[in-house]
Amino acid sequence: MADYLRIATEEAYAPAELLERYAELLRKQPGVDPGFDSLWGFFLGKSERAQRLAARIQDLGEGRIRDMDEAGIAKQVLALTAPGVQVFDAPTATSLARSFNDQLAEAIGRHPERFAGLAAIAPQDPGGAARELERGVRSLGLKGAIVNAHTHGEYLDDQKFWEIFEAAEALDVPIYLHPTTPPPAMIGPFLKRGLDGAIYGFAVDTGLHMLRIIISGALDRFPRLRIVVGHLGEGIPYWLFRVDYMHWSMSASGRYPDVPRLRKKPSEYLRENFHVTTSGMAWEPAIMFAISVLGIDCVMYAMDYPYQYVPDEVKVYDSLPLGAADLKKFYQANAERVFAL
Ligand code: 1DF
Ligand code: MN
Repeated sequence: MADYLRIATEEAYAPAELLERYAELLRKQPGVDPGFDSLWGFFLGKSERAQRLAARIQDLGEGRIRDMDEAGIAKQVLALTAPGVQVFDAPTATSLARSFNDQLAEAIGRHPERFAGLAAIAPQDPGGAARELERGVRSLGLKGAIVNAHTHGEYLDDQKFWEIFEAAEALDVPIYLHPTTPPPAMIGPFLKRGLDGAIYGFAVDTGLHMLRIIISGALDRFPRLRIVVGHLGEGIPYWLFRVDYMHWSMSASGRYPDVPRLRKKPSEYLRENFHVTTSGMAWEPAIMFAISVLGIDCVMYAMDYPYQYVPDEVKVYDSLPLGAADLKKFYQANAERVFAL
């Protein structure tokens, strides 16, 4: 018997009401957000993959637990699926976040050994989002916030969102920065060859988002902020050497008015403020690379259920070339620490 529990840390759910609202958005404003149309036009469609997905993603009970048992997963950290409530207007998004968080807390209350969860927030109203995060953590027992990428094309490095960072830091909880499709201003060249979604566009947009946060100086202002990203860091660990070099070069030259001097190198913020999960990346070379760059304390397991439900994928992780103590950190102890489970 292994002496660890497998905790999966980027696991999606969607209440029926969210899917209905997505269907309504697809009908009422097609073309406004081509990424949303591409993603949810597919997952609310008639294909077999879409139908299976729609059933699984709504289930916060026995069906999900059966799948977890099948795959050897002890606990899921649940989060509202992408793009969450971030595609709606501010009042709608704020009230949906509140109601979904209440429902999520109830589902966790029914299965506290199997589920933990993150609070959905609506960055469209930054003050309201900060307050909802606080309510989610203090009153509902949620473990941090999920932010599903940009909000109407705006990124968290914009100071108008920093109340959210301030709240997360004060509450000592992480923000999970999860991808979605690139915004209208970026997505054009991705669409023709189907590269806008989880295959690549997600990582391009979220990697950009990570770098914007780092380079903005937000982490000098909030040095204890913890940000979790999936997909082994959305490509950024692989780029770090060049990012450090070029950041030094551009910030020393004063070439960009909105690139401040930072206290540290970009790579240091990545190591000190970020944790990465393996969602959808059951691939030993990439996992070992991420561990070698970030350290074993900053890399943890995620499946990306139900989007990438591969029941025997844990075999790949179980046989990573890690000692027993490190494997336990990877599967269990890091998640327990980062999310205070
Ligand atoms: C997909 C993948 C969709 C992920 C997701 O949310 C998602 C997909 C709509 O396969 O299209 O969260 N993912 O995290 O990789
Ligand atoms: Mn995901």
